[in-house]
Amino acid sequence: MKATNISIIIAIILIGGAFMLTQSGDDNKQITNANNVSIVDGKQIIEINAKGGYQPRKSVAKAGVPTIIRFNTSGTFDCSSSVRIPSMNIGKTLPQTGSTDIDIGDSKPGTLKGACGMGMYPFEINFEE
Ligand SMILES: [Cu+2]
Repeated sequence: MKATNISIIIAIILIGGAFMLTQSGDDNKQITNANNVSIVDGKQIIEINAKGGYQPRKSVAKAGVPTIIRFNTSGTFDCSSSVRIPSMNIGKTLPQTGSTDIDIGDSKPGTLKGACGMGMYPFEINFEE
């Protein structure tokens, strides 16, 4: 009886450890800033993929430039299709598959934070001068 209990506890610890390792690996991937910022016809375009969260989770862009945040979805059925940027009063429902532009005007220096409708998938954009 006791041996069974101990082996169950060990199994739970091992599974939990493996799960946490996978999680932190994903985090590292998301933090890496891909080349997702471009300037087209004088407009800065920041591309963010929305599916099971937002990628890249952190973007670095220029401040003081007319800016569009472009959310790309591809078979997105989770709540990252409901995107919010509270400080700008922005709330959008993205199509399951497609591309949605949000024009935020001239970007202000600082960090712009957004998240899914429930607030569990965050993302941020650092606008640098
Ligand atoms: Cu959510």
